[in-house]
Amino acid sequence: MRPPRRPYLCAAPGRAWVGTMEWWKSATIYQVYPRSFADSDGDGIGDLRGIIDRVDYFVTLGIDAVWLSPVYASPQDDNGYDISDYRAIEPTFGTLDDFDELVAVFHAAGIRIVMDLVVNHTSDEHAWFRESRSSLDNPKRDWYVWRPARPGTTAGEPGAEPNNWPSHFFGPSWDLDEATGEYYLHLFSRKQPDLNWENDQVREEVYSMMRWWLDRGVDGFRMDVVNFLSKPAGYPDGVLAPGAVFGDGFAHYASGPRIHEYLQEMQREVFASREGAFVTVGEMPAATIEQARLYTDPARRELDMIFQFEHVELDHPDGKFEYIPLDLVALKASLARWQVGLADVGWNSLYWNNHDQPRAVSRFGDAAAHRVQSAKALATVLHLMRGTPYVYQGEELGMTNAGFTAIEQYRDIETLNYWRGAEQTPELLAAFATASRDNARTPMHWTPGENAGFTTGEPWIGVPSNHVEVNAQTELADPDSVLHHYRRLIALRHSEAVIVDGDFELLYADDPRLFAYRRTLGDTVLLVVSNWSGDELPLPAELRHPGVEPLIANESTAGDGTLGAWEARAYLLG
Ligand code: TEU
Repeated sequence: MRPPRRPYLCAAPGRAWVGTMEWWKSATIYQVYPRSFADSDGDGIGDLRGIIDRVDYFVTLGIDAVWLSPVYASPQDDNGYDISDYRAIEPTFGTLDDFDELVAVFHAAGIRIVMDLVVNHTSDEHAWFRESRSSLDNPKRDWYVWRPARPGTTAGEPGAEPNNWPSHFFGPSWDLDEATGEYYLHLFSRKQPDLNWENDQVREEVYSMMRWWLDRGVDGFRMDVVNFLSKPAGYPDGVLAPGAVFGDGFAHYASGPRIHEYLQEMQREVFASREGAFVTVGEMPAATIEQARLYTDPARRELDMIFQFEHVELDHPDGKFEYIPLDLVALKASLARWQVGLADVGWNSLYWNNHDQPRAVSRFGDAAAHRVQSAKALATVLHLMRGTPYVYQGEELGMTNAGFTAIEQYRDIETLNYWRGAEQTPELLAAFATASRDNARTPMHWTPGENAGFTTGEPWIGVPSNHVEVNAQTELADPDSVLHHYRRLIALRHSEAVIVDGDFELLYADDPRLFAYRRTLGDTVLLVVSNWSGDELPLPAELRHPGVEPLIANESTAGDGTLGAWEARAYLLG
């Protein structure tokens, strides 16, 4: 017997929200990268009005919440992850009035709004940093991380940086400020100075800013590199691998000494006394399962879930731009470990894609020969696991990597910085075509028409030519499209308790092509089988269920006992 269907939260126009405080357990969250989503005014850059205009699209998809990548005032050195005013909207994106309207329109449609919170660093153009850098005794000096040159060196000479941590965007993570003769820390670009979370006023100011956005009606935060907030006193050097120029900074600043204290304080200061049901998700490069259990244990009152990186790092163990073929056995093992590791405590987030990752269908699927089928298979496998699935704009269309062939086509600071410091070879350009963040940042494909219907102007970054085939208009009209497959998966999470709560068990862990797992809730069993290859794959006898109509499936091209290329099926049994 199946357990009764629970009244999970469902986003539907005009419908009151039902469900528990933990609405996000049965929710699917859609990430909008505003710059590339929809341009309403023809300047070639997406904006808030463009998002408001598309509210019906989200309703059709059935998603529960939208996470907006940063829309705050910003010089856009890192496309908005460099914020110069936390209480203002970037004029290119619109105004605070537009933002308030967006919240109202989406709430009326039953869709929550999640803001990006970038508080490991600000822009160097933020007023706080301008003050901080102005003199050694400025009251805000201590709001950022300032250190003199390494003892025994002269400021400005190579190796004089206070420690050997590298920046994520290449080069040292310290820059010398000539005016005061000290270095400031920037784990990302030199225009993204790290805030000093040791300073009480910094933390108070951040919490106050968060309350200000919650007062405007937002429903939670996705917190950028939030496990980097606490750095150890003394800023020690990282261990140097043989032949390396920079040390391992991660070992010191990922999940640093006071991080749990900060997150618990944030929970108390921002959310504890507030009516409502919010979501918090912390982006955490390098986080382990053991750490995730601490961060997401409800009893500890820190975060609802984290974005972990293990499964999106398996295919480039030797460096950001050095991809190797996917090892499905390793991918399955990793995902299964997280499923099981957070089964009794905490919660998983589920994602293939975001604005920092290449497109999933190009990376894990087969965009050339089986684009539609493999995009649906990836979606099926991810969305039927336990956790909160995230859909990154265009993923639901099966959008592919950008296909850029020249450096002039790239905009991403990470890619361009790397290019400047490297040997500029055709091989490196090919590596960018596989791995650059810009693969995910090309404009959303709305129509088969000019610029994919994204803008009437000149888009800020190129539009892949396959928008003629891969676009929302065409896919909305086709019941067999990738888009409608996502819509069905999103709806199933609202109706089937086993998808939300069922236990997870990986099957045939060592099979290099079969990704199969079982979810169990009481007497209900959900069986997911999928073929991660372009060849037919005979199913083990115990996984065959002839005569049972799948709960969801992509195109069936082989008999019942065989999975066709990239075929995926889910059966509800029991
Ligand atoms: O990313 C953090 C991060 O560590 C990586 O995912 C990063 O994008 C890079 O690829 C490392 O090689 C977050 C944001 O998601 C990203 O867009 C920002 O650039 C970064 O923080 C800084 O705010």
